[in-house]
Amino acid sequence: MGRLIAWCAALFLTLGVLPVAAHAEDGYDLWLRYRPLPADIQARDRVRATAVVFDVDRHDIPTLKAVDEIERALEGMLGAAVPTYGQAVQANAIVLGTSAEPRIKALNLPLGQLGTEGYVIRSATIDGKPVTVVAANSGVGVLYGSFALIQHLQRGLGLDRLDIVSAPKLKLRLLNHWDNLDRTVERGYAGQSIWDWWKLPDFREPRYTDYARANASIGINGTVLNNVNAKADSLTAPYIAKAAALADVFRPYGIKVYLSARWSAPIEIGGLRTADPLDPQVAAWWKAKADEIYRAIPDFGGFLVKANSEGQPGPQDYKRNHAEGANMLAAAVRPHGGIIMWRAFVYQHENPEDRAKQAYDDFKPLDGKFADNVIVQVKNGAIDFQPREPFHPLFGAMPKTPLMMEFQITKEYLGMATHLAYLGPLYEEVLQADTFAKGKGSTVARVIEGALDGYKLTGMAGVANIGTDRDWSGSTFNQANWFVYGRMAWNPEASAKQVSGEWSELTFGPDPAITPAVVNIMTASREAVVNYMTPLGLAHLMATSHHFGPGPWVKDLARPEWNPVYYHKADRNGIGYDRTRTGSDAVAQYAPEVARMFADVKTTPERDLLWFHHVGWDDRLKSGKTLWDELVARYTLGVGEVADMHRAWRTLAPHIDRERFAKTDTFLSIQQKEAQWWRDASLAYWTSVSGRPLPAGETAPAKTLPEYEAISWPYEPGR
Ligand code: GCW
Repeated sequence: MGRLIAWCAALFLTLGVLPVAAHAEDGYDLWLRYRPLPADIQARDRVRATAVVFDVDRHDIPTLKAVDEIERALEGMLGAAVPTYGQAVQANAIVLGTSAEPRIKALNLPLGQLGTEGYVIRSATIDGKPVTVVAANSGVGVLYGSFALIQHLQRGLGLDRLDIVSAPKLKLRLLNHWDNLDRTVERGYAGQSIWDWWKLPDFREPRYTDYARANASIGINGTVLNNVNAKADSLTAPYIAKAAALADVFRPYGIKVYLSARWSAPIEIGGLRTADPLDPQVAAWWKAKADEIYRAIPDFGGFLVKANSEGQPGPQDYKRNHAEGANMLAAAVRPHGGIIMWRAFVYQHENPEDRAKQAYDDFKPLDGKFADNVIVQVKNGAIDFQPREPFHPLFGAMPKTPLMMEFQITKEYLGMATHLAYLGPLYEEVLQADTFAKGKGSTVARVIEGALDGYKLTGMAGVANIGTDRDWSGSTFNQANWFVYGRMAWNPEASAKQVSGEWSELTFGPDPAITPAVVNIMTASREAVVNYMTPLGLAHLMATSHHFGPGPWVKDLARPEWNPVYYHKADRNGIGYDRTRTGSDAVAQYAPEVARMFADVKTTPERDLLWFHHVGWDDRLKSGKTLWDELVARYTLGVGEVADMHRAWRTLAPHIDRERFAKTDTFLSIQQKEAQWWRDASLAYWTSVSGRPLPAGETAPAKTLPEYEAISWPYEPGR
């Protein structure tokens, strides 16, 4: 115990002599760029740091990964090769250690409350030498702390008087890959799946390690490898071996592997005649399958299940409910410590009920019926990852069932890869929404943290936006959505704006000429998308299948709830979905305080207006304008906001490396064109329905409605 091993590295920073090289950047390095810090920052800090490890266990691989990362970061940021030292602590050392190390213990750091993943970073004195300590209760905690320290340095913040204490508020912080075995990615806009299933398990792409580093650097601790629209093949021996190879790469970074399970796998690959959860043979099949997986992946996390949703099989096919299904699977993974994440994203075309009500109707009666290693995974809103949705009514409504949040990081409904839409404000808006489940202040964040109902299991899932594109996410700014997702999974109370500033500093350098402008662009971006796509609480107006361009006129698809007209209900008199008592009464699914607010057109926030109310075209809004005039104005505003973002980006030309500057610049031009298309096509349609002329000063759409209706995109990505 407490052996101080010679895993030492030193670094001497010479005063401001290192030039900041103008590197070509293609985005591959994400926020882990480790470029030379600007000379003035280097000079100011006069860092003369030595990295030293107190290693309680030579096999503590995450700690060794932390050392690697610190060496790599310091070398990059300070431009000097890092010499290795002997055992003694050097002055200004960076000391990594767990609480088991006596000299860490002697510092009396507040590690008691931090669990296995939290950390402390503190300026301290060891052996009479001033040092920076990164301490935790486990190697993974040390790794997280090391990344935090590195980010601190990358942002140009010095090593003086550090006292940072952090621990995750959620246990499960997961990515969900909607990746198919043929390497297509459902709703993926950044190239193919990064999992090269064909070459696995033998060939492990270096990219898998960088994926793990990136995730660990933002605290993500699990990944579901395959699409929730799952194939049973993922559960066959060859694919289990492939998943095991990935698990081996991720394990040193504290990341567990999970799989989406296809409900009917016992029939498809098990030769059974049924997948009835109450059939003993079915339960035995899943148990044997779980045992087989755990033999290959001892720390396998568990299964994610999409059942009885959008044509997927599930327990209801056998007249069993979701709890009966989930609990059978839970029993199979329980002996191994595994969990089941059961999705609440369900709606049925046979069900004439408002789609927004169906998940609650199915799940609320099952509160308290789920096994304790089941967590129900609920999308942020009741429909489907729209640019804006009010929070899902299940949050706060299931006190006896742990619920985890499902956000989408990939921008299925927000312009896919090319539109700049920072999702931090969307996540924050939902997390900060008050469910009133236990009185005022019962925010969604507190629900999923378990603070409200004492959930033992807590978590957040983000549908990944990662692919084989060189920049991983299809654009530089899409990387920010991966980043902010990680930050909010760690701390659901995090501020979207603050995170955008940090991300900007890590991504473009801690340059005061850059950060405020980037933060402004990011902060405005999501609202701009809402304005030019679905203002005032409208939703699901995207064209068929690809969910990219406008299609508010679509009305002939097989299932009613696939048609935009189902959602907007526009007619000669007005527009919007009446979800009050005179309509579907979806408002009644919320706690009384919230239900009252949404039930009254006067107290409904305007941003959610048409989600809950059918409003007359001539009714007056807060601005004093009629709904019609305001609606048109919002579309125009959205287009203008994109133009503003573009102008602001252009002012950064002298400060940002050429390749990344140019790509974003081009993408913003695309967005400008497409925002205009959204506005014009939507207004052409709304005009035809409302029979009203555009208000004075508004430009007429460039094309006719039939011309917009004729636009089709047969080969769009992400199908
Ligand atoms: O967002 C919608 C998508 C589907 C997706 C589904 C789901 C994986 O359009 O592509 O399927 O939701 O979340 O299950």
